[in-house]
Amino acid sequence: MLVLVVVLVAGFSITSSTRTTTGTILRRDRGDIKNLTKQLSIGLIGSGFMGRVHSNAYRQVNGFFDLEYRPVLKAVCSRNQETLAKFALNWGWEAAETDWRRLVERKDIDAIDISSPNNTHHAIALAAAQAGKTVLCEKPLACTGAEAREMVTAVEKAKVPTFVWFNYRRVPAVALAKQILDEGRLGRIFHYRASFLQDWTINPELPQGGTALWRLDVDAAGSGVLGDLLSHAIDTAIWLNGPILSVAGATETFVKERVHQNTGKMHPVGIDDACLFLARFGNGSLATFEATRYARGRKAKNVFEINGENASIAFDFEDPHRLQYFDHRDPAHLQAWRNIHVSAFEHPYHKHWWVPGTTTGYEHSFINALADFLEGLENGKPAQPDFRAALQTQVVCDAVLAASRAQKWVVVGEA
Ligand code: SOE
Repeated sequence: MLVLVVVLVAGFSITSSTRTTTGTILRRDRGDIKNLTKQLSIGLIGSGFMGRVHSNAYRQVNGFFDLEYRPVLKAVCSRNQETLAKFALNWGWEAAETDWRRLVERKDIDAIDISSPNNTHHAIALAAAQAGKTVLCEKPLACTGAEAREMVTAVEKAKVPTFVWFNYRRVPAVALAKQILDEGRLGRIFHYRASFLQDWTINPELPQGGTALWRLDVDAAGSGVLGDLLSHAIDTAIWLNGPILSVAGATETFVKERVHQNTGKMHPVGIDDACLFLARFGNGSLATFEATRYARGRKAKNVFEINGENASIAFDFEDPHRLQYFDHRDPAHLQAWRNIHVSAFEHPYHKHWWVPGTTTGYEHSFINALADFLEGLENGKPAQPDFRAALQTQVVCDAVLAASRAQKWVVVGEA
C-alpha cells in the first residue's frame, strides 16, 4: 500500500514530489500547492473557553483552506498553572509560559492572540504592538471606548496587522445574509431586531470572579451582557446594516451581591445582567437590541431579523445552518418564508467544508475567521473587523451605558 508522507519544513518552497519505496515524499517546492509557505508563530494568552476555541482554529485551518500562511502553535500563556501544561500538551502548543510579558518579548513569536479576560486586553495589546507583533484579540476589544481608542492608536503607530474575533460574522448563514443585503434584495431597510439570550447566571449562589466566572466580575469584564453578548450583536449589525447613530437603553442587575471567588466574601455585583436598547441607524432604520443571562431555557439564542421594503431575513444561532428569507416579489400564491439550509458549495465558506447538506457549527466560525485573517495577510487586504473597525462597537457600548444612566437618547461618539 502506498503511504503518503508529507515532509513539513519551515520556510520551504515546492518543486517536486519524489516516489520512494515507502511512498511519495511531497516537497514544498511544487508550484501547484500554494499553502504553507509562510509560518506565523502564535503566542496565545489565555487557556479558558476562548483559548480552546482559538487553539482548535489554529490546528484546523490549513486542513480546510488553501493558504500561504501556516500558524505555528509556539507558546501558550496562562496564569492557571495547574492546567497550563495539560492544555499545552492536549492542543499541541510547543511551550508554556506563565508571564505574558515574557511571551510578548519572545523573538520567535510573530503574533500575540489575546484570549484572556477583558481587563487584560489593553495592556497586552499595547505591549504587543510595541514589540512589533501582529495582534489578534478576543471580543470585546476592551472594557471601554477610551481603552479601545488607545489600542487602535498603538497598533496603527506600530503598523501591525490586527484582528478581533467577532466570530458570528463567519457563520455561513450570517455571511449569506450579508451577501443578500449587499445584492440589494431587501430594498430600503426599515427595521433591525437583535437579541442574544442566555440563562446561566440565574442562580444567586453562583460566585463571581476567578478563572471561569470573571465574566460576572465588573473589574475583569468591564460590563456584563453588554460587552459579552451585545457586542456580538452590535458588530454583526454594523457589518450588515451600517453605522449606529444614536441609542436609548436600560440595564438591570437582578442579583445584587455574589461571593467573589478571590476573597470568599460577598461583593456587590457591578455588571449588567440584562441590557436593552433602541437604536437609529445611519440608513434611517430603527432597531431594538436585547441581551440577558436570565432568559430561562435560552442558552445562546443569538437572533436577528431585518425587514426591508421588498424582503426580510432572519437568523437564529440555535439553528445555525438556516437562514430565513421572505421575498414580497414572489408570485402572491407562492409567498412564504424560505428556510434556506446554508450548506451548499455556493454558500459562503461551504466549499471549504463537507459535502452539501452536511453542516458546520460554532467552532467553524472561528476557523473561517482565521482563514479570512490569514488570507488578508497574504493579499494585503486586512480581514475585518480589525481594531479600528471593532472600536465602533466599543463606542456604541459606551453610548448604551451612558444612555441607560441618563435615561435619554445619546448620540454615538466618533470611533
Ligand atoms: C458567554 O456565555 C459566551 O461564552 C460569550 O463570552 C461568547 O462570546 C459567546 O459567543 C457565547 O457566550
